[in-house]
Amino acid sequence: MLIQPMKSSDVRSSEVTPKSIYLDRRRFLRTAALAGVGAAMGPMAGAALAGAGMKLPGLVKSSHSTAEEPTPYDKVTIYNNFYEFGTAKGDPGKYAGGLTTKPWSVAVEGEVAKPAVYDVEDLIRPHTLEERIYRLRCVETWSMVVPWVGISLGDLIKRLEPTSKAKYVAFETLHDPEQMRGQSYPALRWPYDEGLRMDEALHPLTILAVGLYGEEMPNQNGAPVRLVVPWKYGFKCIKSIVRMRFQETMPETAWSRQTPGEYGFFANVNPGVDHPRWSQAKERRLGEFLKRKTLMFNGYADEVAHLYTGMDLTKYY
Ligand SMILES: Nc1nc2c(c(=O)[nH]1)N[C@H]1C(S)=C(S)[C@@H](COP(=O)(O)O)O[C@H]1N2
Ligand SMILES: [Mo]
Repeated sequence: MLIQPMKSSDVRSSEVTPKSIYLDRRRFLRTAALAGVGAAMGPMAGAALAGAGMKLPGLVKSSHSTAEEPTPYDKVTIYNNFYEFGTAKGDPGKYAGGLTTKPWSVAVEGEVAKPAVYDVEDLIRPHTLEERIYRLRCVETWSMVVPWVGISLGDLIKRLEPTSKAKYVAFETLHDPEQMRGQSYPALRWPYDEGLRMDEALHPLTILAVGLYGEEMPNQNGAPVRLVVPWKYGFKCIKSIVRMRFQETMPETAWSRQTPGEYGFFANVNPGVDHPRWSQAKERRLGEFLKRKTLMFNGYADEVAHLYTGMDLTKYY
């Protein structure tokens, strides 16, 4: 995949394919491949993933969705944090397109009865694809409302049968500097990693997302599979996951390893606990002018506050 900057003289003009045509071709190939799979599997095929930009069929609306107005698709897909493709908000939209997301494997390991390297399709397909309209609040104080498409992470975890020693789940993003140009720079320690306590991972609000706006996940938003934990700051929502490890100890995570005084393991949205360098009391919804008040647990307090009873949230930030 061509992601390194190349001199135009390196490429003969006959080899240059405009991006739109290239994407259409890729879309066609995926559709064709899936048509074959679908025919073989017949109506038993459940939540099979479609092609890039393809509609995901059979979505069920979720009762967990917010009634707020979704942030326009254009904003959700051009203003991103995905440091594997660069640190500017526009970089992922520019450079993630070439990432190969099919086939895609996810290694499941550690304290679990069914460890294996799974094709992502096999992990997702047995589950119902739901549309979950969630707020996402970035620690940098912008926010958006996104109609995610995903499955319950808890349902998947139960199917994988963690052992009684599994107290946490650790996640890792793909590490492939050839495809992820930002990994040539030490912006973070690669691969990006994240983690959840088991009760957080099993919470019904926590999903593995495979799409947004009814379509397969755009690469810049974390294709083919990313975490969405709506009551936590956006950096917990690790993208392009290749590994899930069940373990007894609290995992290290990319941002708290990098700057432990600024980012903690829990990272619950909390307007009362400021970042050392800025206030977390307000946020700007992408596309809006006036700031809004940030809500405790990003507005999901009724559902999740009980997970943290008795914990000092200024200490466990
Ligand atoms: N692998 C990986 N996952 C990541 C990030 C990243 O840099 N790399 N950025 C995080 C941050 S800080 C945010 S706010 C969200 C942004 O998700 P979005 O681009 O879909 O809005 O992704 C999170 N997941
Ligand atoms: Mo973020």
